[in-house]
Amino acid sequence: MDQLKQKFGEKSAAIRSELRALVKDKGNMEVDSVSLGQIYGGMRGVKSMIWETSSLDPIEGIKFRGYSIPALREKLPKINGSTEPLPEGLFWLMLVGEIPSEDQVRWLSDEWERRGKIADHTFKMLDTLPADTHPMTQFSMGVLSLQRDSVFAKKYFEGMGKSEFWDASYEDAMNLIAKLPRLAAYIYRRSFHENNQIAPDTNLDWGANFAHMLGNDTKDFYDFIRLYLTIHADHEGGNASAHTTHLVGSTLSDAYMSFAAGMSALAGPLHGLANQEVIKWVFEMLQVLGKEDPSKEEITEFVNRTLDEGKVIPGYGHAVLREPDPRFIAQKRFAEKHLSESGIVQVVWKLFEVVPPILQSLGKVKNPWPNVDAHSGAILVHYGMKDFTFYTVLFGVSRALGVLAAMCWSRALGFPLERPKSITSEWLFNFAEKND
Ligand code: HAX
Repeated sequence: MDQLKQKFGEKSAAIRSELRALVKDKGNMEVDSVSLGQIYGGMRGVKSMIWETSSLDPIEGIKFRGYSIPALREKLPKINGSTEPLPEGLFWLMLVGEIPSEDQVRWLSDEWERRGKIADHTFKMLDTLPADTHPMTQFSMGVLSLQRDSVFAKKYFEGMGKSEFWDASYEDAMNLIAKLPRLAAYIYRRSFHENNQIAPDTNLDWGANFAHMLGNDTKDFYDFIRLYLTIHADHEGGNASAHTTHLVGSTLSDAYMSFAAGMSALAGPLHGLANQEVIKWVFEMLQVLGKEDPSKEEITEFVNRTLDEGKVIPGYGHAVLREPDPRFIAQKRFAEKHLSESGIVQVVWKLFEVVPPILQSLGKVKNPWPNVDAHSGAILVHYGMKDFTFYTVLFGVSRALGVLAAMCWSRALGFPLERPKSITSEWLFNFAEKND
């Protein structure tokens, strides 16, 4: 058994017994109540699932096992000349709750390299699709084509018992994560670079190798991709991509099926697709205004016009956060250090000054601040990746780290099929009338 699996097995076994005892002892204790507004309003804030890998505070933002993003940037190991943390280290932290050593991160890099090969049928299947098929569609289909090798599905078919579920899920999580950069880069190169593919470099870590296969071998781009893959990995369990992966996984669908479903949720414009919408909207603005460096007054006018057309400002607002997203700030810090002269980055910074007061003035937007998606596109454009329909795939590769680590926990803790209760509007009207 490998070192990470062994550690995870021991830690999760201990928590499983504690949790079982807690539920047996205090199963009837009320944790929270649900209001009519929450039922009608997308279940905001309803505490109803366990997610071990990260937690989200409206003000402080995301914490991975208690570590904020600035803390991660400082404490996670940096190897191979990187100045940003390696996402391998974050996966280790999310899975077992400990900051790994440099040797442990190196081991995980090698392990993912070893598991990273993709069978030919996946590439052949992708090549049958028109090159302008949305990259997220190609990504989900590519993930599903890998499902043939699911260890969980095979062992379940052979009659595996419940106590082995976590072990098989760990294998699937490790195999799938290892393959995602190759799959994603293949989609990028076939869609936007005439299928001119770049072979993996087995000496590089997971993030740098992904950057290399995308086609930019500069040190800064390696570092940006490492940072990007770290900060997009997890955002507690309630967000749509994580929750979808969790829900589908609760049926004992394997990691491939569950993750592909989660990716369909990520592909919505109110969620992960917002990263493509932001840059598309910024490009539209520059075109309409006829200049690359609009003034704050001109930007204000365009923002108001977007709102008047009944559209949202992409990259702004959040269902939970009530302060600027620390993932936005981390990217801003990176841009300040490496590309502060970039014109498109400066437009994003002007938007950061202009948009919040306008959204605030509407009186209904709960969070006027930028979210993670407001910044990434401008940095990618600077590094030559202008093909913005690909951006959500980058997000998806990162999101795999969180949702698949969480799936290992769900299986290890023996979580049951998720099955909340729905009601009809008629029931709600009657209930409100009776209880008035
Ligand atoms: N621009 C204009 N109006 C906005 C807005 C924005 N950026 N954000 C919220 N609002 C509006 C809502 O549409 C809603 O209006 P109605 O009452 O007329 O329907 C009102 O303000 C209240 O919404 P809220 O409670 O503040 O926000 P929600 O929790 O309902 O929605 C969203 C959160 C992220 C979906 C929302 O802020 C939004 O649509 N933002 C733009 C899209 C976006 O950037 N999505 C990415 C979010 C981060 C993420 O998941 N990344 O993957």
